[in-house]
Amino acid sequence: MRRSYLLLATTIMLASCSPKAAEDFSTAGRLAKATETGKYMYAHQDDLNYGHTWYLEEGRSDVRDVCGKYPAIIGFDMGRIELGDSLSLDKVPFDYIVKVANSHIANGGIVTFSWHPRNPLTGGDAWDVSSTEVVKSIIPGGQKHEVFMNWLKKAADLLESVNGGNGIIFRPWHENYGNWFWWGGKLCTDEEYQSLWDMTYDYMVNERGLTGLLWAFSPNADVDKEGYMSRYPGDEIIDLFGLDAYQYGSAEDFKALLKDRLAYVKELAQEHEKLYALTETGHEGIPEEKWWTEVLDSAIKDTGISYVLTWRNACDMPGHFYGPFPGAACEEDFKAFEALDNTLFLDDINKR
Ligand code: BMA
Repeated sequence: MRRSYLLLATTIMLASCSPKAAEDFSTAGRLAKATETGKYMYAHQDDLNYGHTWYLEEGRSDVRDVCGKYPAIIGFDMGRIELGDSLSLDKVPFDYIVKVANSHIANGGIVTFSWHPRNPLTGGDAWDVSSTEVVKSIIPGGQKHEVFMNWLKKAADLLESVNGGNGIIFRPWHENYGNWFWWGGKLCTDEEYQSLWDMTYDYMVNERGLTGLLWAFSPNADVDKEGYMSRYPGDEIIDLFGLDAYQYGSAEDFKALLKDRLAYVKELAQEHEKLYALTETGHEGIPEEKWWTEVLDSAIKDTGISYVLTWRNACDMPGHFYGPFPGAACEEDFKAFEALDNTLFLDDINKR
């Protein structure tokens, strides 16, 4: 989707001065407004699918169980849709994903989709980095091109079944400077990576007519400003500049990393007139009791990001959680995080 966010921001400013002007309630409009007003939306991966101790309980959410509100944005993953499977790679039925994603949108929420597809050349998973020929094999002229076009068709069918694909933040080919996915930094050339994006965009938008998708570019944090742009798919494709950055060491180091990286992501997004966000983050198992207010909010509150997404609370891996849940050490602090003026949850973004 092509648009100028500067224009959007101006429209929002004018709208707030004039009682007659209608507010832009689109996904892009609301994300831009968050940035304009110095607030950010809270997003949680798989929030409605399962939580720390439960699986597929309709309407349940670890986030709501803790603070009484749903996240503004819910993240979903499409891994295994390409095989025509009924269950995602994290064992969620795709028909359930479609149902809860549509209901979150109907409630005024926003959804984002990532994709960890299998390795189309070796038959391994997204983390199979045994070959540097995978991307080359699926772009036009490659031996697996037809196979992969069929994978794209299944992915497009899924996106289309969620609000017709409209207003969905689609975030394929993420963490592209790391070497842990088959489309990663050392696994394909810059040209091959860009062809992968061109092919994905061309199919989804031009062939399938999914013109309402918002396209997010979300590199991992191991790059500087110049490195970040070295595989940028282009202004014609991208709507949102993202960053995937996790805490592995001390809180101080992590805060410094976020401040440094988000400063240049902001500069780049402004130069290119795009939205920007912290598209994945977290500290596995959240060891710090005040992680939400003293680490996360403290690092991102002045960056202008439109949203922050923390990764999933797996129900079958007790230590693998990045969000709150009842009984977690960080529970009280998450309530304080929700109560901050600058954090936006579903109830804060769904009012027209
Ligand atoms: C990773 C882990 C895995 C999961 C994958 C895709 O970060 O959470 O357990 O399968 O994401 O969601």
